[in-house]
Amino acid sequence: MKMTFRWYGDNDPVTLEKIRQIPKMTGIVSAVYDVPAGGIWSEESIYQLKKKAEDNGLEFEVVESVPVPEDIKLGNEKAPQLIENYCENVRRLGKAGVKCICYNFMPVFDWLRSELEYQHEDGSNGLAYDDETVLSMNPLTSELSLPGWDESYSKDELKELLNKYKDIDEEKLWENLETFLKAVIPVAEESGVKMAIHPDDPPWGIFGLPRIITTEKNLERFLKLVDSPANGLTFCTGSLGADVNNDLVKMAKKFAKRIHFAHLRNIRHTDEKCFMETGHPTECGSLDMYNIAKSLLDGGFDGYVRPDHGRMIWGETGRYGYGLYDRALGAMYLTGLFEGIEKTK
Ligand code: DNO
Repeated sequence: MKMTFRWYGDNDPVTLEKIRQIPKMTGIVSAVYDVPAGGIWSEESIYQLKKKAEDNGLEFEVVESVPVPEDIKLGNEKAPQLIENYCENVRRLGKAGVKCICYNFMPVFDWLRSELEYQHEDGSNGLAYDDETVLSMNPLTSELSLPGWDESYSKDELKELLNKYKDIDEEKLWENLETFLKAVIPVAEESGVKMAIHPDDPPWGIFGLPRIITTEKNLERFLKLVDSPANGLTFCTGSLGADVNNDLVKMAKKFAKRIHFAHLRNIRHTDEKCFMETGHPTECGSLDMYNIAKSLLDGGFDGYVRPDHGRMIWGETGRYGYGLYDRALGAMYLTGLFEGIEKTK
């Protein structure tokens, strides 16, 4: 297991100098942020990222994300060229020493929350999700400002985009995902890269858009689309765990060998489709972090781990979910958890 930390580049208030001081931190998880989805990343930008990490004693082996453009998910006439561009990014990243690429296949919206600063009793605040609140929002009219939403869309563009998804149901999305994988996975194999799809967050359809990377059954179907070690998963406990029917301890063990990247964080269910993000330890939320980590190791997991969304504590402000303090605490908790499990095996 290698502990890593997400870094948003030079504009990230959490600097590499700070990240490197977290004990046992091996590397950063980052991306080239100034190329729109579908574009090809310059080798220069990739090597610059690598150099910055290495100058701080950190590796750059994990990319999150190479975003999949909507035209690929829609499977339209632009898709073939964009898939080719995607493959070129995989080749370039592999050449630069990247070993794992995290991406997602969620139409239009990435992760969604209804509240960004939910106040906890201890004075910290964090992200929260309430399905009713989200369902009552109209993305076209309400002033939605949700963390995973590409705010670069104008209202008209968003309307047009949502309209394009009218004919895309779950089965069509599966087909388009399969086309994508059949082209990308062979290139990943050649390039020494493991692809790791991120589950949908939350793992159910929203605003009438299909979401398919959601349950044990669907993860199984996904892995069979291209049965190669290069076609793997990002096991995001906070995302999959939002569905109370997902048995994460079981899934972690079952899929361990195909899990290349684990986002380990805890959430507390407050109702069936409602949850708040909490501190990482088991006791802080509803997920059994100890047994999830144990299942991963028992199943043969040997990938990258990163702490995930942190709360804002000690008065920190910054990028929602991605401050320094609570994520650093999360990293230390997880490092201790893994050490304990490994040593008592
Ligand atoms: C949220 C993240 C996601 C993730 C993408 C992967 O904090 O886990 O935005 O990076 O879904 O493509």
